[in-house]
Amino acid sequence: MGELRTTASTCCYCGVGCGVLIDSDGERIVGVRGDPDHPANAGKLCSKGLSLALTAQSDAGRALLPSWRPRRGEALQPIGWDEAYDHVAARLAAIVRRHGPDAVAFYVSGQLLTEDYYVFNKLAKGLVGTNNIDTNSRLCMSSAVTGYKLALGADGPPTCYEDLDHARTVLLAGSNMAYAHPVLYRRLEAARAADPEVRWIVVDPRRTDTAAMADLHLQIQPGTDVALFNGMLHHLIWEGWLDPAHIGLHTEGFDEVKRLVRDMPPAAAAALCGIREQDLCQAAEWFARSPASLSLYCMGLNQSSHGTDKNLALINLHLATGQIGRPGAGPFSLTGQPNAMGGREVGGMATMLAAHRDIGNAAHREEVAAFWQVGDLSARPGLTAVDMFDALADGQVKAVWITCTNPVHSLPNIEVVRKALRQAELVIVQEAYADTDTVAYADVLLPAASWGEKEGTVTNSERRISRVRPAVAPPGQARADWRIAADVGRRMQALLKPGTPELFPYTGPREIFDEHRALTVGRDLDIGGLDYALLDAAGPQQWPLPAGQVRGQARRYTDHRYATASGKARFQPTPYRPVAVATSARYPFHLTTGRLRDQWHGMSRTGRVARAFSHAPEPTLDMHPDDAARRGLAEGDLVRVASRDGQLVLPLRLTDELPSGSLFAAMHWSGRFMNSGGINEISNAAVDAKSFQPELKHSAVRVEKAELGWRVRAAILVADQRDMVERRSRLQSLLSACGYASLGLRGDESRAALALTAALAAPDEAWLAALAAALGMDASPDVLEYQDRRQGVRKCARWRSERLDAFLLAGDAAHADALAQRLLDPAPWTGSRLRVFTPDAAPAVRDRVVCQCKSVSESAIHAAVARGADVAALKSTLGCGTVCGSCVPELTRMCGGARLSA
Ligand SMILES: Nc1nc2c(c(=O)[nH]1)N[C@H]1C(S)=C(S)[C@@H](COP(=O)(O)OP(=O)(O)OC[C@H]3O[C@@H](n4cnc5c(=O)[nH]c(N)nc54)[C@H](O)[C@@H]3O)O[C@H]1N2
Ligand SMILES: Nc1nc2c(c(=O)[nH]1)N[C@H]1C(S)=C(S)[C@@H](COP(=O)(O)OP(=O)(O)OC[C@H]3O[C@@H](n4cnc5c(=O)[nH]c(N)nc54)[C@H](O)[C@@H]3O)O[C@H]1N2
Ligand code: SF4
Ligand SMILES: [Mo]
Repeated sequence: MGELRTTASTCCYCGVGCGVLIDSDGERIVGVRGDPDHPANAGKLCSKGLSLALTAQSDAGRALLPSWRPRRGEALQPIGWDEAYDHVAARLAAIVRRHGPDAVAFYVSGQLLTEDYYVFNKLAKGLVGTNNIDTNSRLCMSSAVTGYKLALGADGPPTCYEDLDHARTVLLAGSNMAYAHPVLYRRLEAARAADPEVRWIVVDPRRTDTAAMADLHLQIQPGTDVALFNGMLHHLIWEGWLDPAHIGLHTEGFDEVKRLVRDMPPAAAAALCGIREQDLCQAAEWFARSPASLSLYCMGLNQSSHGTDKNLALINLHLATGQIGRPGAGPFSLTGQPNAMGGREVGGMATMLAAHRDIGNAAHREEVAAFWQVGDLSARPGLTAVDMFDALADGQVKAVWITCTNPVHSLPNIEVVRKALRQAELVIVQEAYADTDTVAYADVLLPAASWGEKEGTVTNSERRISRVRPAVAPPGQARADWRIAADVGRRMQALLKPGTPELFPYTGPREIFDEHRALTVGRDLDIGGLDYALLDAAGPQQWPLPAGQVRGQARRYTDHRYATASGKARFQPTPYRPVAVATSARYPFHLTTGRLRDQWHGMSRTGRVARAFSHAPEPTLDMHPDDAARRGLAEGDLVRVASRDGQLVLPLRLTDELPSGSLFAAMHWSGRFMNSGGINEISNAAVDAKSFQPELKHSAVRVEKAELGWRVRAAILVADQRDMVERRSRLQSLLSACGYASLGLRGDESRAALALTAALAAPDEAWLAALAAALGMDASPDVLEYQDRRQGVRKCARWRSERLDAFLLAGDAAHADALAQRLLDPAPWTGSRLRVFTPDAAPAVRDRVVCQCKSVSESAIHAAVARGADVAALKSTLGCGTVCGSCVPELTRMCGGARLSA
């Protein structure tokens, strides 16, 4: 152990891009705090940022050694780095020689650092000569990119975080900011607290915690945003609430849009959206007549088969009212991942080139080719994410290199992705963790250094570039992503283009950044004046920052000269079109998907932290109580939800947050935590025609009761993360035999348990024996057991030093919640152990934890509210909401303080 030291870096989760201070002892990260000097967060962190130290504290479960699978179906075996590099380079080069460059594809991630991204892009486009490099940002930001480019002439938001303080009307469309961008949400809350006249309009089919705080919630039918925005524009034109000067001087194409929205009067739009006409008109008025209107939008707009049009229809409203280029006004697309923006800057996607250049533009191709000193670049558009995996499945593409993303969980219709990876000749997976759903398909696993261990830069939602710095060395032999790509690149260059100028001479990320910024000079995102030295001396900076300037530009288009050839912004006609897969008699429900407050995507990191499960312990399918009643379904029932593409079983949760006819499921549970691959077993792969972004926010599904009569619940205390990871991998192998199963953590870092919920159609003794063995129930004298084979009932409990330490209830799991609670109670067991099997062993409450930081439960808050507490009183008496503040929206709602009445 060395001396305690602090490293300033950036959170690796969402696009807010909060600055963090990492405390480490030289070997281990021991704490993470918000960086008070970082302009994105001024010291604040949300629940995910605050749990970073816990996710990074152990190398258990990490990918530590390069490894390969000698034959499909066999286990991965460790090999040396040189061997791995040579193998990958030789096989990729052979495939390129045999089938051409387009037989190889790269699938990368908005969670890579800019420098990592840059090298992969150069490897694909500069060396291999293919544009088949796409990223998970295709599932996330591509509709926003297309929208900005079509309307404003260039990618990237015109706005900055300060606009959240200045906006007087805030339109949140398809964004659950309270969960997905919590620190920015705090800032909005503060702005409204300072000025109660500030109005929020939320457009979301669900009454999320964000929507509940709105002054006006437009609870639209999923996928009808374009109708809403067109209807609002119609109303503005009718009322004359436009900015004719802005339209006349700074835009083109208004007349065509005006003609188009003539057919969408508010009454028609409201009917399509399923909202009241007067609410639509109210929203239009607040938006147009406010001194400053800011729209904040995210996946509810982008993840749609007409996501580009949703973006454009919203931008049309800004252009028509001149709500852009001023403090507090503008269309602000929130980025999801920490470096979704950086990936766009380096052009690391199948449809773009470095520094916002276009593949289809010969001059752009020449500029980049000349800079890289490669002969020319391919003019053939690359395969975008969904098409890439389809092309692998049908054998057109032979090899794929997947880095920092988990497509067997996050792409739509994952059965096709599995098929693609089985079909591929070569699957390379570059991952920080050894056991994601995608690693199972790897022929070669390249262990990547992760957050806290790597160096480079990321760009957040407001175009601000921040440094990411290492606090500790990577575990095992893991290496930085840029380095792995460059090392393989050098070998491939020797094989494919010997004697050409070296493409990957880098010894560190600084040189890569310098190369990247040189390519931006003269472009809209010019960062010719920015280098690591300036970032280190003056802190994070926004682009553009051309040479000669010392500070980045906060707001763009303040002179209303846009980035188009004419300098005018372009109104785009956006006719309303329905969702790609309509509901029908056979598939009557709209299913939408999204995020939970405390989990991150496939949970490779947050799934290691017990507290992260306390707010939502199990996967659920959310349904309106009326829909359930009509079908004879009740809370907690297991239901089979099926689309044309697949099916899975989920426990039902009843909530009136959704309108009747709509369903919701969180995206986070994957094959590591469930018996199925998660909700993308059933999502459809329809994509937007302009952005190629899939419609992850809508599928048509049906729901029926799953007849799985034999229920099993088990839980076991885990000593530490290593114990948890080992135990989980044993239990995981038992999940596939179940009709439904989920694994999760309970408790907190002082006492954590791994919990299994499973259901099978009928008792299965062999499976049960395997489960008991996996829990260590067979090996200990401290086990109490009850069995009734005829009924398929088996109950076991185990003690360690007078404390209950594991239980298994099969066939009769009625008081599993009570036992789970007892398990987490540090008090020794007193009295007869036989009481463990009697249902009154402890009060059977299933209590959600609302405040993660202070472990404050729902029942404690309800009790305090019943005694008259408001949010301030809850904070002072129970302590909830006083640390990260992520639960404050929910506390406000529980106190009846929501702006809207339910
Ligand atoms: N806690 C947490 N935060 C995260 C992440 C995470 O995994 N966990 N991931 C990050 C990433 S990569 C991203 S992209 C962002 C996503 O951030 P958000 O987009 O805010 O989050 P989602 O929950 O995916 O979707 C937002 C909302 O869209 C609504 N919606 C669904 N269909 C429609 C529709 O047709 N129209 C409208 N208007 N709304 C609709 C959903 O009901 C949902 O509430 O979050 C980032 N932040
Ligand atoms: N149904 C549905 N599906 C969705 C969405 C939805 O709303 N609904 N949202 C979509 C969106 S917006 C997104 S962004 C995607 C996200 O989907 P994914 O990209 O699959 O999400 P993650 O689980 O974050 O995957 C990142 C992987 O990188 C690994 N990793 C972490 N750090 C490093 C590193 O430094 N280097 C390397 N090489 N690996 C590392 C992590 O362990 C993890 O497995 O999901 C999409 N899928
Ligand atoms: S809001 Fe939370 S997840 Fe996003 S960057 Fe900040 S601390 Fe990280
Ligand atoms: Mo995302």
